[in-house]
Amino acid sequence: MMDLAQELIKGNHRAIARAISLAENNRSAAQEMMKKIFPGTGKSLVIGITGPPGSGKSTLVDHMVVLLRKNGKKIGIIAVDPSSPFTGGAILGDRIRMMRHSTDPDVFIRSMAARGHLGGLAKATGEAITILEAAGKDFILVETVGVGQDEVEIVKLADIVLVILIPGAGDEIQAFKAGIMEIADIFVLNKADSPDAEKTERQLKAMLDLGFEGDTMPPVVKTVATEGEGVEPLVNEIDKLVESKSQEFINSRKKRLISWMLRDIISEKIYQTVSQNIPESEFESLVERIFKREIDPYTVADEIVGRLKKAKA
Ligand SMILES: Nc1nc2c(ncn2[C@@H]2O[C@H](COP(=O)(O)OP(=O)(O)OP(=O)(O)O)[C@@H](O)[C@H]2O)c(=O)[nH]1
Ligand SMILES: [Mg+2]
Repeated sequence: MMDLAQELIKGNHRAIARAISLAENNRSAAQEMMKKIFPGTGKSLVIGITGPPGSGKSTLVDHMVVLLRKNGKKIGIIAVDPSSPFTGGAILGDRIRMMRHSTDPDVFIRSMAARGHLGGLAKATGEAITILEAAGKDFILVETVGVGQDEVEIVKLADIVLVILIPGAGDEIQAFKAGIMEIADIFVLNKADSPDAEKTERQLKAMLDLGFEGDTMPPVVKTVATEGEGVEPLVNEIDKLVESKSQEFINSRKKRLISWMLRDIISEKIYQTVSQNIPESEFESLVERIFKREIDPYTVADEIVGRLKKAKA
């Protein structure tokens, strides 16, 4: 058997794919590999791209990749798909949109299903980012469909967040105002070929004027992703942002990812330890007692977690 960690560090795409699957299916099984690769990670720029369904995220990513590849950058793409395993629509769309890169040995593309995890982020997205970092990717682009809460979730993972909006989204801008204002480092107004583009741009800028002072205001870049228009200015804005913000800023973003992963790993481990400590039969009889309202689930949970604390003491 090949050494997965060694192979993926060399940038072998098959090894990257296997490593991500391993982390997705069974985090504990991936633990030894993750330990090995971890020291070499933390050096990529992670760009989160979020926005409503069909706003052109994948098309935009496709063109960003063209540009970044011209500069010799190695790219990892993670498309988080919130849809059910039965529709799979977004995954298909993402694949088609980015097809031309599928034979490029320096562009790795992976779709991950988000279903079932808090906030819609795929459970192993943090691991996937870490794996792509270990594999030497310079840029990691994480595409997530933003439907309310998910838009905010991306912030936990990304160094830089792009929020994609489309013309005519004026009401949405109002609705998501608070959440969006806080997370976007750069706004992208895509589908700028639409007649409503100017109006939406004015609405967006008016809204930003209220919330930000002077140069703290995130830039707004207009794009026509299908034509690749505006993509170069967008990449320039990203460069500018990285250069103008101190390393401390990027580091603070990277620490957000670490603290999210750490919390997630801890809670999973605690859950596993606790559930290993209760025999199935006892669990069922507790459910029975809660059902009869002899006791409430909070008291039961406290008691079970309390056992763990006592066992460690
Ligand atoms: N007119 C116009 N159409 C665009 C533009 N950008 C993308 N589209 C089209 O919009 C549709 C959706 O594009 P995608 O790139 O798949 O959008 P997405 O945000 O990745 O979609 P999901 O991943 O399904 O949420 C496609 O038919 C694109 O060709 C644009 O700038 N102008
Ligand atoms: Mg997409």
